[in-house]
Amino acid sequence: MRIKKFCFGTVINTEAVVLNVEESNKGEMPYLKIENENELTYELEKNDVIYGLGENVRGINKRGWIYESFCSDEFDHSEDRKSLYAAHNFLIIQGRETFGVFIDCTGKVIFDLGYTKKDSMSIKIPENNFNVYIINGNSLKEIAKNFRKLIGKSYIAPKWAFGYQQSRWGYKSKEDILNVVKGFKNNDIPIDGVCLDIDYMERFKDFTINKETYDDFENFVKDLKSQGVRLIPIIDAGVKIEKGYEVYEEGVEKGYFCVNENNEPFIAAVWPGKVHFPDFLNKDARAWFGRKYKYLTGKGIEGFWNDMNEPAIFYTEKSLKKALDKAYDSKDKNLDVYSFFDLKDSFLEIGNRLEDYESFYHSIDGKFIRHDKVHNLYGYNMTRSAAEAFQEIDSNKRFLIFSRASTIGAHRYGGIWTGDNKSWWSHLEMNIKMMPNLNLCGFLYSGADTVGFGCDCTEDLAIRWNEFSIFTPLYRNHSTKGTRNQEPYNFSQNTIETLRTIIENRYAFIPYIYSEYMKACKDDECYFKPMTFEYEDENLVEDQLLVGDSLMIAPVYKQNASGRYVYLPEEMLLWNMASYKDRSFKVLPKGHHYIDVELEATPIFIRKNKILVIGKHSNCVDNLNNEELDLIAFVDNKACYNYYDDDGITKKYDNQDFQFKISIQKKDNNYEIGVDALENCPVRKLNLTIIDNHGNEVKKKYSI
Ligand code: MIG
Repeated sequence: MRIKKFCFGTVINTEAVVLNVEESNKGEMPYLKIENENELTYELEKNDVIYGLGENVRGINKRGWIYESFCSDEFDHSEDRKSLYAAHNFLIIQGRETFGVFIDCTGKVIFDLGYTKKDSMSIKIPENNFNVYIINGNSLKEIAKNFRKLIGKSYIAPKWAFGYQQSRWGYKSKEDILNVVKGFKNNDIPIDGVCLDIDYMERFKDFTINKETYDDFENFVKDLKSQGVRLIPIIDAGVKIEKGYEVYEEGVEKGYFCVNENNEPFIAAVWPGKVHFPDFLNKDARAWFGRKYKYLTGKGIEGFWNDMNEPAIFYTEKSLKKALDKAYDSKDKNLDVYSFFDLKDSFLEIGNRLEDYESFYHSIDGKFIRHDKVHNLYGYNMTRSAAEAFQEIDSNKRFLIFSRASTIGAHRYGGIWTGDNKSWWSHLEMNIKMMPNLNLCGFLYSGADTVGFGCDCTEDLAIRWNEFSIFTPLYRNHSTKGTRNQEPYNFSQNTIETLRTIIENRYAFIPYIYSEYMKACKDDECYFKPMTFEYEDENLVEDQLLVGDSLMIAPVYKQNASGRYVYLPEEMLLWNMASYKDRSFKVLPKGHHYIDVELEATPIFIRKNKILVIGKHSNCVDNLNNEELDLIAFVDNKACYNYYDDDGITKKYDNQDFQFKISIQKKDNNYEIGVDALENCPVRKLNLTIIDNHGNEVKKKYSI
């Protein structure tokens, strides 16, 4: 393994790393120059590229901006943001020298990647305590893989979580949820899950259900499940302070909440009003909070999303007082520009203040540690709390869990969604470019709020965004109160039809998506990759992605565009797919092309000597019948595919029954097919469409 470790100060064990790497002498650190004991610098050459940093704004190449790893409740994902909800401290520098860097630490890290000086990179760790890992490999892919070996296997979601999920902050009651499900069923649109946002709870208390709006919750869960729809409730980090509320009472009694400098439970305010924060860094508290999920799993729930775990703070008593004092002071005054902005800012800056993060403490292995120093571990350990509890509840069952805040390490316990984006074309573009960087950091089960969380969407944005989300493992449409309804059935009739077809396409692609996702998890590979990970070519662009081993995609993310430019580093087979049922293919030579892409079409490129496997859609994942699969192969001489499938529910990831290998070899004017499958393979029939580089098509059937 080509990984070197260098230690600075003493680091609280983040458990981000699972391999035991021996410490090397700092004097021997390759590539990076150590300055002032807490800064690493590197001179960039003109063409050096920097990949990584997972969840962040801007492009795949992170060069040319300054990023800060400090998990932030940030609803404004515009170009000038330095930090979103996550702290993903892994980079790959490619160019004169190509290597990976991982900063393993608990607090803030500042990545100045050619911002202050366009040709130099600086990584600063203000806390001084950190471990640096330098990761080598013979290619970008190998560096990425070595890094993943260092941090351990990615979380594996249940197969049903590859179905479409509908969400909206604003569904208030059982009736609202039933109407959503009806909207899908009446319009014949496949769906697997509906997310419950904070309103399902009783006064925003975790692990409670509002009995007035959700009577007989258990049977409700059961009924929906029998229709193939799972409910996915939200859990928030803040525990409401309320006499008699079990989670609150127990937490106080056992000392499981974060405390202030006087050793009293720290008070912040979020949705429920005043709350305490469970001390997820204390392993007893973590186990205690995790066990609370049983309240919901006991009612048949199999999936959750964890929110506000940066942790987000609306206000504290102190910050509110400060703002109010300012307001009282301003009363009857004639405010000039500065005093007016001062007043305004005192309210704008009332939440998520560093000062508040500096005023509470965790108990880690018996030691009190101030929150800001370990800030980035909080969301990670909330996810871990849930995952460890699931393991206890049923060690062989996969639960769905995705979180808002995360740090590398959390990738072993759950997936993430990328938070409060907007219904903007630029945010669709950001979603596309963020996916490969999330994969590099180990977060494979991830996705953005499809169609955008904030702001009103347009019909064409809804269509284009869903076309991209066909490929993201987490495919969830989510939006906030007060915005235009963006459930697929809430548009005009022809848009409903288009969206139905797109979602059907997703379900038909699950055999490929799931196979590629599972192999990526098992083999420490990326599911989404930048083009440069497979091709060396100066013309490669960032807005085309590799999805699994066989496909390249080129999403349209500009309004009113009826096509787009693509660059092909080699000959590929284009399928400008409207419906997965309509097949027409075109061989495109290497080079620049302009392709027409109707609003209803998703361009898909099958790489040379690669095979795409698809099935048929159904109303939900549990009802997919993949006994018969269609294989579309673009064969120059020989194409192979290793198909992975499993039961999707248990953790038996190695049952060979579900898997098969196929090879298609060109021989004179025919093809030789080799299939390697066990007798019990549930796949019985393969319908092959084989296309050569002249566009000649041959169809063959194969029985297993
Ligand atoms: O700041 O639970 O990112 O998905 O709908 C709002 C309400 C709190 C933030 C999440 C969003 C969710 C919302 N939450």
